[in-house]
Amino acid sequence: MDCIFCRIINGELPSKKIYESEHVLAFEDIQKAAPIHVLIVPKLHVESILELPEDRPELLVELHKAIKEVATLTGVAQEGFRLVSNKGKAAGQTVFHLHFHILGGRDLELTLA
Ligand code: IU
Repeated sequence: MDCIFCRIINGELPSKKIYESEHVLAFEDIQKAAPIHVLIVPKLHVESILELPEDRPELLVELHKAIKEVATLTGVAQEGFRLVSNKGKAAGQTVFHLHFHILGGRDLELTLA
């Protein structure tokens, strides 16, 4: 499997792990765009949110739990954070394994694009 996030999940490549559950891993982004920049990924390889199987609702539940855990563990739950998932090249997706960015730790620009 030639997917960089699958290799991180498998432990073939190192990462700074923030949180892990049965189906989800959260690790620090290698090129932080904010003081807190964590990626939350399902261990199942799917390209984007559109490919997340509808018959696996536990994956969405675990992703939601991971978002809450990471926000709390990193201290941005109170002050606020941005949650982003890019789908497709036009949106800026560069790694084609579903991931959610959690960004915080500073005031973020009031922009969506
Ligand atoms: P994007 O939404 O697909 O553009 O986000 C991909 C992110 O993955 C981006 O912020 C990279 O810095 C990050 N990343 C990483 O953390 N480790 C890696 O080995 C690679 C990319 I390649």
